[in-house]
Amino acid sequence: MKNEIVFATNNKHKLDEVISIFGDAYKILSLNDINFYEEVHETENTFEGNALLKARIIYDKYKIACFSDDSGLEVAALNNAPGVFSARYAGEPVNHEKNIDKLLKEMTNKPNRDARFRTVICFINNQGVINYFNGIIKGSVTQERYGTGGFGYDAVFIPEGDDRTFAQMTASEKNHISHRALAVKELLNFLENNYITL
Ligand code: ITT
Repeated sequence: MKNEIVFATNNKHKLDEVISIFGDAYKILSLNDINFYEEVHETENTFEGNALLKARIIYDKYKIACFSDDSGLEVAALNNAPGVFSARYAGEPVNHEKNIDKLLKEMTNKPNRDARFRTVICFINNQGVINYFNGIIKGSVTQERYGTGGFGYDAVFIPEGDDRTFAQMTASEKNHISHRALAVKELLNFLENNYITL
């Protein structure tokens, strides 16, 4: 039987991306798969803090191997905002379209469009040992939306070395180079090299 790991997220897009980046090596269980339906409040102000909080709630309840992903967009001209507040940039409930509207408005007349996506993964093994993995992709914020794929800020982010937004790429193209792909690959590498018993 394949080793099973819970991915502690309520974001279906993240879940799909991570399952596809992981490939066949492990079986990823969603929160639905383990019947976890509680709301998790992200009360920390760092990616690491929120990632730990999301993974720990699952580990404490089930004592199984699990990981979380806390991620966001950091924009240089906005002093790295929206950052950890990316999901709730335009307030609650989470609304990705309103978030982009707010971002483009804040970026009006800003010549420096540099930005980066960051992911911090917090992995807790079935002995309670905690490890973090990072992924960063640099790029720039566009003046308007392009493309319909992906989620969140994908329609306004062009990764360095390309001329298309993430939303103009196929899922597999994005999953090849994204911040999430980089962090997940670090996690996979760790799992393979550390003989972790899940
Ligand atoms: P979980 O906490 O349940 O995993 P979430 O969507 O609330 O889901 P975060 O708190 O980590 O996750 O917020 C991440 C936000 O950052 C997300 O809602 C998007 O607005 C943005 N984001 C992260 N990764 C992204 C990506 O690959 N493409 C576009 N936007 C992304």
